[in-house]
Order: sequence, then C-alpha cells, then structure tokens
Amino acid sequence: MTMDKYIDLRSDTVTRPSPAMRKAMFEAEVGDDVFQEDPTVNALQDYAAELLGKEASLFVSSGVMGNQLCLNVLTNPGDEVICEKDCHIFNYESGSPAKLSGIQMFPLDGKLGVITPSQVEPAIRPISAYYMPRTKVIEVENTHNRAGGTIQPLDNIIELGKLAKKYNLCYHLDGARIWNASVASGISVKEYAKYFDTVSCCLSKGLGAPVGSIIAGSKDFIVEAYRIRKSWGGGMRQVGILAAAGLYALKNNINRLEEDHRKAKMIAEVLAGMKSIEINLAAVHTNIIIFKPLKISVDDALIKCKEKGLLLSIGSHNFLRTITHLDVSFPDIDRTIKILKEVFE
Ligand code: TLP
Repeated sequence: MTMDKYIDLRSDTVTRPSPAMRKAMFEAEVGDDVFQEDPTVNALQDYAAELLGKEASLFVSSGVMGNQLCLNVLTNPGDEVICEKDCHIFNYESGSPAKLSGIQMFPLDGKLGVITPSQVEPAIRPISAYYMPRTKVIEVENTHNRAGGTIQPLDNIIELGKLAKKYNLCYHLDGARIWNASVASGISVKEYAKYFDTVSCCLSKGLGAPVGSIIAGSKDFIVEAYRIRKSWGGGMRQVGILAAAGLYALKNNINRLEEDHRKAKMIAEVLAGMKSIEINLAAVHTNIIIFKPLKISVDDALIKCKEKGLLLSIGSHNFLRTITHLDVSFPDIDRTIKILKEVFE
C-alpha cells in the first residue's frame, strides 16, 4: 500500500501543498533572507504581524524552533517557565528548554489543558528566595494538543496575563493551532494574541503549508530572536519559496478550518455512541479527537486500523488521537467511521 491509499488522520501536519499553493511557491520572488532581502519573506512577516496585532514577526522553520526561540529570548539560564503539564513544550520538544536555554519548566496539573490563576500564583517563586529558580514566563497552549484540541477560555487567558503583569513575568502563547481556536470560537487571532508578549503559530498544520511557523512580538523581541535564530543555524537564504506557501495559507486556508472541525465532530459523535470507547464529546472543540479504547490496547488498535487503511496516532498514555485536515474528504470521513466501527464495536 502506498501512503496515498491510507486515510491519514495521524496529524494535520501530513497535509501536502495544493496545486494553487505550489503555484504561489513556484512564482515567488526571492532574495537572500540573511540580508533581509527576500521580498516574499518580508511580505509574509508583515502580513502575519498585522494579523496577530504585533509590531513584528519572524518566519522560522518549525513550531519547536518558534517556541524555543521565544523562551530563549525571554529567559536567562536558571529561570523557570510555568506551564500546563501536558503542554507541547514540556512533553514533545526533546528537553530543549534545558538543552538550548538552560531553563526549567514548572508543570501544573490542568483541566482540559487549562491552568488557572489560583494554581499559577502560588507557583510563582518569591523574589526574596535567592536559592529558588527565578520564575520568568507563564506559557499557555491554544488550542491544547494533548487535551484534544481544546480552546483556552479568553477570560482565563486575560486573568493569567494580569498575573504575569503583577509579578513582572513574560507571557508566551504556543499558538501552533491558534487559527483553529479562532475559527471555532469566533474570537480573532489578534484578540487572542493581544494579551501575550510573544506568540508562536504554525503554518504547517491545519493551514496546509509544507514548512514553517511564525513568531511575533515587539520589534526589540524580534531583533533578538533574529540573532538567536541565526546562531542556531536557522538563517535561510532564498526562503521566499517556502514563505510563499505560508502567505498563501494565511490568505486562503484559515476560514476553511471550520470544515475540519465539522468532520471531527462527525467522527467524535460516532465514537461517543460506542460502549467500547471512552471519549469526552464536549471536549471536542476543534479538529483533534482523543479517545480511549476500552477493549483493546492502543497498539493493537493502531495496527487493526492500519490494516483497514486508516492511520491514527497516540495522543497520550492509553489514548488514541485523530486529527482532521484539508487532505481528508467527506467520503474519507464516511470510510473512517466504517473502519472505526469494524475495529471497536
Ligand atoms: N505537534 C505535532 C507533534 O509534535 C505532536 C502534532 O502532530 O500535533 N506546539 C504544538 C501545540 C504542537 O502541536 C506542535 C506539533 C508544535 C508546537 C511543534 O511544531 P513543529 O512540529 O512544527 O515543530
């Protein structure tokens, strides 16, 4: 079986550039971005900064690079970042906060990926305690991947932002899927981003670009991030070829995420009707579904689904993950539902 024969719901990162996106890439005007002379990169960065309501933005190779650059600029070695325990930075970025920036994470137990001010405030280290790490950043992930694509409530985002100000901390948003949060909630990405000092968001997930993320913040922050990106080997040359895909994605592929959310609901509702599956249907806010098979192991489930032409991934311990995206059609969803019934019922 070639990969094309599978319905691939492992992640929204598996999407391939559409013919129109490839055309935009083919036709992109390019220059040397290390001299800041690539017009397409500059156009993407200006467009993204405007969309996110920030002074400036920077095109980076990946979501991990985006998050890690932000943390590196915001902290000094020995500092601490307060986060939710299932967040991507803590679980899926190869220990990079320690490796790249010499900092540590302080993970708190959230509900559906949400940590509240009453949990965060006691976790902030007293400045007088010189023997403790220095709290420097509060981090929030929206949507929250491991919690199942859940949307962070805006009032909680605002309250955490006030707390960050009160204690003179920086506030970082891992907005890899902020587009999904925005489309599902009707709250603009600008509104979400407004409360944060730094934002990282992905072009290569639901938006369908083959590569790239954007980080955004103040001009001074971006100047420093630009410097660090180069020192990490992330200074690219005629990268407008890739930025063109990102620009196309931002201009054309945000509103259509609503369709991915509808498709995820269709799958989730069928799963919720099965006795052999544990799922929190109310927590399916966007394009991610996490569910627990009760009669077979996740490993067996992955194999059985694959044999029938369906690829799923592991969400967290004992949970499977399914993500809808622009390369799955409505007939694919029908076939997915049929396979899920055959495997789990
Ligand atoms: N998430 C990937 C895997 O790493 C799990 C996926 O398939 O969902 N923040 C969040 C919230 C993410 O979900 C991801 C990727 C990243 C950052 C990192 O993005 P990349 O993969 O571009 O480095």
